[in-house]
Amino acid sequence: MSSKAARRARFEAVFDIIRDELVGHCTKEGLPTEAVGWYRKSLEYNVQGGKLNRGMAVVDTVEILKGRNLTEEEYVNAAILGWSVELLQAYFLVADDLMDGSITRRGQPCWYRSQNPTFPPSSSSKKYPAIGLIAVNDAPMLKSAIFQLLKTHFRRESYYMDIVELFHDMAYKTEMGQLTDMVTAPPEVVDLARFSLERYSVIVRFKTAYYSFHLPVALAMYMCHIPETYAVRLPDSVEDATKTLHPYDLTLSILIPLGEYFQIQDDFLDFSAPPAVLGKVGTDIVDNKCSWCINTAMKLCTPEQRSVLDRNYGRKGDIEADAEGGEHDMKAEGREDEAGGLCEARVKEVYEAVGLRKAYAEYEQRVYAELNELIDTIPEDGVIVDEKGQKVTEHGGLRRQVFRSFLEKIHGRGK
Ligand code: DMA
Ligand code: MG
Ligand code: MG
Ligand code: MG
Repeated sequence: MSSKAARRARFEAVFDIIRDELVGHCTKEGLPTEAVGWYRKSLEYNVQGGKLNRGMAVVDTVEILKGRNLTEEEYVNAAILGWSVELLQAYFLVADDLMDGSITRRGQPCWYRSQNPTFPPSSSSKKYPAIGLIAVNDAPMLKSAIFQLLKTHFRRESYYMDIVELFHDMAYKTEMGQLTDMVTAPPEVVDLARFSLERYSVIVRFKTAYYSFHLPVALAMYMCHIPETYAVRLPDSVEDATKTLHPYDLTLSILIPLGEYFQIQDDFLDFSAPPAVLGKVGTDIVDNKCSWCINTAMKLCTPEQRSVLDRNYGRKGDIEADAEGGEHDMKAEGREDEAGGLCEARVKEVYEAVGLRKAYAEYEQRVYAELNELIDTIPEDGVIVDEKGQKVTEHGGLRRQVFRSFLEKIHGRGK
């Protein structure tokens, strides 16, 4: 097994611990077996199967900050925080797929479209009913699981309140982002004039960057006992009277632009990646989303192409899924209107004609260089000092490597 695969397998093994703990808690509360079984299925279906970038980033960052291998206990604690980020992600995805009317996620039907695990099919239909709107309750149960885990494993730690508040704060920010995403793209009211790259930047910072990038690193920092009063010492060569940086501000200043890059990748892949590779069928064009693609195409297009976009963007149509798991009926409800599939195809034609692929390749090259430059402004050793300016020796520092490893993980991704 490669070391990358071994790292993943070790992290995945901790999922079994948290699932059994959460399910066991429901049993102890006296819930009936159907409810316990349902929750177990929801945890397995929604939390597993992702790329695990966010969750494993907690473990990686704790290792870099400590500058050594972790003890078994430290590893499990870091992995529990990592799985808590994955639980938050699962919560957002279940709700996001409902709101976006998506069809597949991680190569399988979205949870709300998947088969209800509990009730057998009636003799006439022979089909299991779908989970449907019960997902509205399943989603927040994935989020509440985080606070149950934190209580069990971290209540006695000095940083307990810091991480509880961090989860609340990051979740709230993401919800603000999802709201802004939805109100910028109301179905039925297609008006491309509402879109702009400025509005786009607000949406992606809130809906993606905070919880996907700042959250895992900040959790690792709290776990390594870096309080907000500490600072990162700048090298003598830097002309700054204070000679220090606030460590949590430093992570935000780099990870928010990194998160923006990640969401631009997500938007570009929504248009360009084969669903079988991506594990989901893109819905941004049909959903009237203020995505990087439409904003960029509007900047590059001729007036004639613009009118094609105005007439065809955000029109509902039929989407046939060709992602994995094709045996399921993946035709989205309410999208049988024949014109719709054509509308989406017209928009994609304009994207190709204006050279969106080339624009993306150029963007990616430029942003990669800019992010590397930004990371280079951090002191190589990232020495952390306390209020008196004394070096704090129990951790290896907030080094460039924390950010570099994140950038390398997402750079050039195809899924
Ligand atoms: C992702 O937005 C944001 C959250 C908080 C899930 P999205 O709708 O672009 O995500 P996806 O492309 O995965 O549906
Ligand atoms: Mg979505
Ligand atoms: Mg969405
Ligand atoms: Mg997307």
